[in-house]
Amino acid sequence: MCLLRGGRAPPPSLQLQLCSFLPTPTKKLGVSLWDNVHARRLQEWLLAPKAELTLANCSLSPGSVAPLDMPLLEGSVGVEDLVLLEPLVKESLLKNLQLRYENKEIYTYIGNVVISVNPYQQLPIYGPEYIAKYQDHTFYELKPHIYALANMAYQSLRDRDRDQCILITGESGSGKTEASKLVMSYVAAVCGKGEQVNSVKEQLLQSNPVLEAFGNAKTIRNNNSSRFKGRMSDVKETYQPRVMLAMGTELEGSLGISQALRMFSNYLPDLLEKSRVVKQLKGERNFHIFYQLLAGADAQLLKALKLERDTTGYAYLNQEVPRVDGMDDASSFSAVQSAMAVIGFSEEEIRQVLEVTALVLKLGNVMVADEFQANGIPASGICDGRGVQEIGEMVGLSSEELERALCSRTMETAKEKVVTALNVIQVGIGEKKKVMGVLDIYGFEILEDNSFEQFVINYCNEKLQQVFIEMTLKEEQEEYKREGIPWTKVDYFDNGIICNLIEQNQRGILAMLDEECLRPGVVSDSTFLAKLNKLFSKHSHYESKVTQNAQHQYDHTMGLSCFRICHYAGKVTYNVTSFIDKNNDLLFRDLSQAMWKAQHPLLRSLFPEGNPKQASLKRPRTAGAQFKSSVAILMKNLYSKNPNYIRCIKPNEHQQQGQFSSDLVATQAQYLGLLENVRVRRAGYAHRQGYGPFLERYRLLSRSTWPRWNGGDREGVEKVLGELSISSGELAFGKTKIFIRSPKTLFYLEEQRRLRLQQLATLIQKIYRGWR
Ligand code: AD9
Ligand code: MG
Repeated sequence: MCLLRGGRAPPPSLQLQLCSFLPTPTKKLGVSLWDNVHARRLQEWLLAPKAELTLANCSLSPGSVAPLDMPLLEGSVGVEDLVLLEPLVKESLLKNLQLRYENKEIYTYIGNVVISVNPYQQLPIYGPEYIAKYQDHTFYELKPHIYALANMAYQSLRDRDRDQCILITGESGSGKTEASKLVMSYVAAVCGKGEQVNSVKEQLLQSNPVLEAFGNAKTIRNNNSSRFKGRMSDVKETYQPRVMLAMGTELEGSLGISQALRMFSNYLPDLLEKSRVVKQLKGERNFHIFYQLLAGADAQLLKALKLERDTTGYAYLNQEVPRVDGMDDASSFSAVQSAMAVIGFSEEEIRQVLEVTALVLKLGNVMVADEFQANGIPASGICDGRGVQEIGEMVGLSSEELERALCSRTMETAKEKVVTALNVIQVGIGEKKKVMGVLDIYGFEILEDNSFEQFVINYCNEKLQQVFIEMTLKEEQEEYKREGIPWTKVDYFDNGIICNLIEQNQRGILAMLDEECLRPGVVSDSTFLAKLNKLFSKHSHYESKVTQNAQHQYDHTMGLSCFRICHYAGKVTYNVTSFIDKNNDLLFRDLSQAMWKAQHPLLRSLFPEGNPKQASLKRPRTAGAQFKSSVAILMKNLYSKNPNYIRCIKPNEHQQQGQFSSDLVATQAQYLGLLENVRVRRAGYAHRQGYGPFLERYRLLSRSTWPRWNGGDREGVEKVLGELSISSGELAFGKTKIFIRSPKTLFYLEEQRRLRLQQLATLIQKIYRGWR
């Protein structure tokens, strides 16, 4: 090379390139420099056509340059893809995640699944610059990132014309909602342009503050916890901006209030903690909106809503924690108001929403709250007649009507805890309706005391696991077929048997529960349990105190009122107490009828079942039955799309950055089925990649393909792999992709590439020194 030989300055292109991968041109190229970022820059540079030409002049013989004493280029922060993990055991998986987390590498792949460990700090890896970078690269080319997954999903939506869904699971505080926001902002940044499209995008993004104000609250586990446990947002590609209504009706233009409300309530019933409105645990708060309203409304608005600013005046607001660290309720309030306007709520509509919010607070004060909450027995009446009159005036109902309705509501509240609706925002940008759904859903849950809520959540996760296995295997099978490669059978645990145990018509646990709820005569949680014990005594995934026999270890910790299910993710003991009540979830008809009579248009629209013309004598469906059919709708929706997965992990219980609790992560890794996931992924061909990107990555391993290669991609790959003498059983050449059977082979390739990069690095170092 010129400067080595003649001592002249390197050509400008090389100077530029050298400078770009050194932190400063004057800094010595020492060991400290060889962190991942610089290694990566070097690697990018080496692959750039200009650099190749310059390097082509160098004499480069493998082995002639002593390797630098520097950390592994990629190995230093653990493997980026767990498919490469050796040995594949729980401990190495955890160690790998920890190593990466400590290096602020929060994302790791399992094939095309993204694992995300909550950093609890703002990392400089987001925003337009990163979006642009990931937009220009295929999935494995850059570091693991949610943007890479969003990009992959978006590309297949656009190019392969397949509807996509992105499933985001994990426990409370693991980062699901943040991940879903990253996906949405990515898609918003890269999809179509134009005024109308922009306004729809804006609506999509602005729906977040509104959803969070009304659906999120501070809990012990997360200061901004989504208290609806599943949320599906669909982004649609069309030319004309359209808003897709929940039940499939399409609307041009923006969301009006009635549509928005429907979108909040009609799509998929999920578990919203209605009970939080009336009571919060120690250290927790009610939904954000109540505090935001009191802190942020100006004096005039407060007066109009007949509210006082001080939170202590309201029985429904937990008095211990009026504020949350790092959260500004007052400024959030104005953000929510403007977001509502962007989504398309009129001024009048916004006012109505705030009125209903204020009504809830005022209602809390007129109920005999203490008595009711202390013993759970319905209050017989109203303690504050004047308050009732005031509320009556606000909603346009007589005091008598209201009082009657409130009393029945009190009775009902005692029974009703959960279950309302899942929120869906469906925004259309494009004529051909290609859909990308983003599902932020609660992960597998094992608490100390598991009840009906955990039972249905875990049932849903069991179904999601089924989708995951079936879709992954199906996708594998289809890909092999497409690529003309023979299919090899994969062994895996089929959890269909557990799904059946829970959901089977007439025979599953949910059916048994409904049967008990509907049966005349004395029914109780214990008659329900007795029934289960009798029916499932021989079932391999069901255990109880009564059914425990020789095949199960006798467990003293399980109470008489419990049954246990061996889920795919582990055993969970459920306490049947209040299963019947929670499943009944009745809303008394006189309440909805009274509300339907109210003059307040919004309030009225919230209780359509109160319309006497619509009133049916049929008993409303049970919570379990509703949940089961929503899960079925969700499954149908998912099966019709190409799934992409983000698995979120919470690294510690304290919402603190930099802390990694191995025990906590181990439990989550188990519930998320990560090891199983890697196994399924490895079962056939562990790795596959298009010939083009594969050649780009590994062509520096062969003298025939480096620094220049003029042949086709596939031939290039054959040359590289041929020279490395990899056994033919390890490889399959598909139509467009190369398949590699075992992770070891891929590992070997990566190691060879690393060594080669080291050699090249040493060479650059020499060039650099000579140049100086
Ligand atoms: V819950 O089930 O709704 O209670 P999520 O949704 O799983 O929960 P969330 O996304 O709300 O968790 O994340 C919790 C907090 O972690 C956020 O408020 C952020 O402060 C923090 N977080 C999560 N992901 C990131 C991230 N990628 N970067 C920085 C993050 N902070
Ligand atoms: Mg959330």
